[in-house]
Amino acid sequence: MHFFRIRLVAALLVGITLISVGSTYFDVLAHKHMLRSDLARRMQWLGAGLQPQVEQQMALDHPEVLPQFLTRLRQYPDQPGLAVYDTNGTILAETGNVLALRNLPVNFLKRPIIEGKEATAFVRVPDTQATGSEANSTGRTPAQPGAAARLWYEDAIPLHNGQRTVGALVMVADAEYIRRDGVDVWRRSFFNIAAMVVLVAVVTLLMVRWFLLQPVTRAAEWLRRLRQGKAEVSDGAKEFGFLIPLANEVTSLAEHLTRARAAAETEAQLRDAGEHVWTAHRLAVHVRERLGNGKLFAVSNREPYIHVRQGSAIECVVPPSGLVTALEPVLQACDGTWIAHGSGNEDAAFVDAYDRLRVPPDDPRYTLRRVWLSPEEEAGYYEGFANEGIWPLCHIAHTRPIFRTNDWDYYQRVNAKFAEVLIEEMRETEHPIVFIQDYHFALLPRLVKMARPDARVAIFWHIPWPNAEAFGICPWQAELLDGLLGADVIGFHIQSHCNNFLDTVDRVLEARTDREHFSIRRHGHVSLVRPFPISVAWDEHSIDTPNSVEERFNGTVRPSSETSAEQEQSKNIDNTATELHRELGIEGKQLIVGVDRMDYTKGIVERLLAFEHLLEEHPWYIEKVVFAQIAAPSRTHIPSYAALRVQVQETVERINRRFEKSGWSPVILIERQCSHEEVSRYYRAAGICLVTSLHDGMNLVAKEYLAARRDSDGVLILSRFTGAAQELRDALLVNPYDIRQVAEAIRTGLEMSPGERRLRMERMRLQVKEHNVYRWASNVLTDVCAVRIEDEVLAHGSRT
Ligand code: ADQ
Repeated sequence: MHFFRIRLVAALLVGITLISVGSTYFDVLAHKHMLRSDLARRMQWLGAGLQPQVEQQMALDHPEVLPQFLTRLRQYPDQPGLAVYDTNGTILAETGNVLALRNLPVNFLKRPIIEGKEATAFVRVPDTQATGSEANSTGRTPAQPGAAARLWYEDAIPLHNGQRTVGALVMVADAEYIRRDGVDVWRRSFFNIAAMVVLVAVVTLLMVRWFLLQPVTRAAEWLRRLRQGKAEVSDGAKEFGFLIPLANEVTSLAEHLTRARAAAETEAQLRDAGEHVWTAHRLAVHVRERLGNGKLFAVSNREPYIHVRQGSAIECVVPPSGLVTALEPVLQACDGTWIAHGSGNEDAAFVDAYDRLRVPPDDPRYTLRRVWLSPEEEAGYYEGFANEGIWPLCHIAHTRPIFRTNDWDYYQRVNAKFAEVLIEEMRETEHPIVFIQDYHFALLPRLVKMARPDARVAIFWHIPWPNAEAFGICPWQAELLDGLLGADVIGFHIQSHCNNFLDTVDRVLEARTDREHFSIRRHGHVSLVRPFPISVAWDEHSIDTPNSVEERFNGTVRPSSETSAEQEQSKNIDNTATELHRELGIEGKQLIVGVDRMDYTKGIVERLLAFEHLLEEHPWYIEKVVFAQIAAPSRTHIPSYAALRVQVQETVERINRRFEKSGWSPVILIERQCSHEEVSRYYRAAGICLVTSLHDGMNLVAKEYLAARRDSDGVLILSRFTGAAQELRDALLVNPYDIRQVAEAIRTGLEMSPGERRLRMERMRLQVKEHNVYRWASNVLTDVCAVRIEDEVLAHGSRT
């Protein structure tokens, strides 16, 4: 650092000196030029005045009066010396500096005498010459280096008599003052330069110290503490002061390192405990190994990054979706391609000529290929066939499915469009792996397989599969089933959905179903049908000490049952809970939370009625509990969804009107999409989470609530009609249609002892931790990678 400062100061001194000297040099040149021009102008003016008078005197032909005449003209000693020469260069008369005038070079007089033109020159003449030493052949002794010399200005004007040149009038003026002025300017500048160099050096050093060295030292100190695990990544930005762009890069690097370190620690912990918990890291390694040289292509309707305009800014939004959490590490690990509908209003501005972009935007690892849909296609395929047709068809929630021929046409068209894009993307890839998501693409597996029999194709159906009778309502059930059977692996959340699927195929198609191996053979192609219960990411930093649950379960609980890390976590959660309670104005009250898309399958109205029943039957809870329902607007153009929204709002208003007291409303309805962090705050602050879906493939909210409760507190009330109910047996399981039963479950939850809450919560957390979303992705991809593609298919496989 010391050496840096010395070098900086030296560079500053040299730099500023060079600049100042250069600028002074040009100042002096300009000043001299100005003085010389001024002198020349004055001499010209004088010459113009004298010339006619001298010519007149010479015309009189009395040479003896010429010297007196000149002496008279030169009235003051500081006026220029004057001399008159004849055409032979002989001096006729002179006055002023005699020696300077006599020693004019011969050539100088040629111009006025022979050419008849004025001659001027600045010359440096040695003082010796001016005081009478010998002149050389040119008439002048050159100024010796180091010898005293003086600057003169010489001006020779031709003298005429009529047309004839009769001689020359020479004027010499002392111009030494011009040189002296230049030297004065240099002397003055020297002090200015010296003062400026010192000042700039001092100011620069201070600025470097305050604005550069201090932030750099602080940032270095932060990085050191971060390396030692004593600082937070989020503290970093403020240490960098004005070096914000650098701060962003370093912070993101630090985040990566922190995550990598946490992942490594987690892996080590898990290995040490002999556990097999899946992490993003482990999933990435596993998938890379399975894929070998293969490449992964994921297809979904919803894209993982959406570019949208917010006011004047464009933002890249990650939709809150379990799918992104699960698939992103896989795609990043193998540099795959994700094909999805480009639904953002600024999406088109961010793709290349092939509609592709690399994501994540700040650390590109895989390709997102956007597919464009017209408003008609979106309305027919997405809102119409998928959400008004298949969605209610697959959920037993008593909303009638609507099947329109027009929507079916669009559904086929959009599936074909995605197939075309997918096939184009796979053109250069040998044996691609294709992972298709959800009920929007039932026809896609067959279309892909027809074009690329060498591709291994999996589809995951995120919603329930109803029984065969219910599915039979769909006029195009055979086409949908045939489309799905193009896949090598068909995944559902739970076994009963797989069973229903096999029943439906049995009933509708010519195919051989094998219930022992859960496979279906049709036209020589085999599809495996498997349950893959989806889950949530497990925050690796929150992983419990591995043996905590089993120990407690077996009665070998550590005495006070909390380590200092756990106590710290509980304290943080307490703080978040208190803060949120304060923000909502419900300090001291019990909070119950529901988090859903505003969808009729989620049982929001039924849950409100159950809460109302609780207040009715157990009035001592009035003013003691608050129910907050977070409902993200969803599919708002569909009439049944718009009607549900009105019904939910009216029910909330009615309950609030009925029970509210000053300063207390029983229900808070938050109708918006919240960030993941916001939702997590509610989970951590709520003593009860209510999940009362009328029918749900899995339900991630239930699992998110468990993952968020690092303090191992809280009660989950869960509909038995969710896929999650198969795994989470320690939740309070309810029939959401039974309002009284749900109300009783809320009461049980509110009155449950802390010990029982903790025991249930820990068992459920262990289940979610061990069956997290990374395990889900790994299971699906392991199965699809293991599919054998017949040799003859590979040999004769057609390619478009
Ligand atoms: P969904 O029907 O969307 O999913 P769910 O599994 O509950 O239902 O997931 C909803 C997700 O949206 C959760 O991650 C939740 O946090 C989030 N969410 C809900 N409301 C929100 C809000 N207001 N703000 C922010 N985020 C909100 C379908 C099936 C499910 C299946 C999933 C995954 O219907 O049964 O579990 O796919 O396969």
